[in-house]
Amino acid sequence: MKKALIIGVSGQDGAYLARLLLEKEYSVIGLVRRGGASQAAFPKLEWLGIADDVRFAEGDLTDLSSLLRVLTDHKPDEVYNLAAQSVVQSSWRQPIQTTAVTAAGALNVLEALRLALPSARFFQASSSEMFGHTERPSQDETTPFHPRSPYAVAKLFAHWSTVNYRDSAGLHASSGIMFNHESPLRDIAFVTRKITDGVARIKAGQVRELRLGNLDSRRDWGHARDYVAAMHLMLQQEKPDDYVVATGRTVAVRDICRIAFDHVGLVAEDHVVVDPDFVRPTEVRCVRGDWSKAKARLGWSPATSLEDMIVEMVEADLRRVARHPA
Ligand code: NDP
Ligand code: GDR
Repeated sequence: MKKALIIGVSGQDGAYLARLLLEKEYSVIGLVRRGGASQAAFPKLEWLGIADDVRFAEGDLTDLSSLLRVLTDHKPDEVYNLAAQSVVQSSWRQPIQTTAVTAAGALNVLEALRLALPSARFFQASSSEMFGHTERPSQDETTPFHPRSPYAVAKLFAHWSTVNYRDSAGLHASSGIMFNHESPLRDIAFVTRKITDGVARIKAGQVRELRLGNLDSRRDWGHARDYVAAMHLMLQQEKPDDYVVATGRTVAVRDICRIAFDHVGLVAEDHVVVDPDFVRPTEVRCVRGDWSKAKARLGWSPATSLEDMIVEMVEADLRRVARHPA
């Protein structure tokens, strides 16, 4: 039986990846910051019905000693680093904490692997935000990086560290340069879930308006369930490498609003209010991922349409709001 360590198991991707690996009969260990916490402390795992199937190990990305201990104790075959301070907006308010976790934290995992378990295969969650201010209409593994936020700079450090440990220490280390991916487990801090939660509350009569930032901002949005499958495939390859994971379709925030409001028979323009508080100091340009390498080498492709995903998220939020009426 293969054993996997998921760092960031309590997050959106961690939960979907844990479910996928359990389905593949892996033994799954999740690194969590609060040891001894009850299963209810991991609502995303509970939502997927797998909180009892994951074994938890206490540790923190910023504590190298905890990573060394967990690797030595459990000796996983595969290690997935999905942990980060992942909210771009927060990274301007907490740039140093973001760098400590998202950049130096990833280096800690690589260093712990080099010292304690160099045979393990490693996945790093890199981000399309690393492309940032790009002139190219679509981005692939050869596109130059120009990060535009402390988060993106930190992710780029982690990405190049992964490449360097692959080249210099011989680790089987791969990096998925992932574009935005969402699901009913997406945190409310991100725009898709903020919209679907807002739509559900407006439909239930709890609130009247939804305050958002830049409605013309465009992203390449996929489903987290599909993207964790790409992570797993990368670690099954003989050679480690970097892969863009995306859909190739770019859609504006206002279109996400339209799909979500339409689904419940409401008109977005009647409820959406632009609030300068949610407009960012710098914004990445329109991003569209070219995932042809992942398709050719991994046999991966995105399975869920944007429309189906937004409807799935709205339906999940309608159920949540019905369970917890204000
Ligand atoms: P989430 O924000 O949902 O999850 C982040 C995870 O990191 C949580 O489990 C959190 O644990 C953990 N974490 C944070 N700080 C630490 C720390 N100091 N030590 C240990 N664990 C820590 O992110 P997603 O699941 O959405 O994303 C997964 C990864 O992929 C992230 O690295 C993100 O930056 C990256 N990514 C995500 C994309 C997306 O669209 N979702 C796109 C591209 C990249 P806790 O519950 O304790 O806070
Ligand atoms: P992003 O996701 O920053 O791309 O990072 P987010 O959903 O926060 O923003 C997407 C776009 O929507 C615009 N926007 C708003 N965003 C938020 N959060 N709240 C609003 O009210 C709002 N209104 C408009 C933003 O300006 C932006 O253009 C996500 C994270 O998962 C990162 O960790 C990951 O690396 C990248 O995706 C790829």
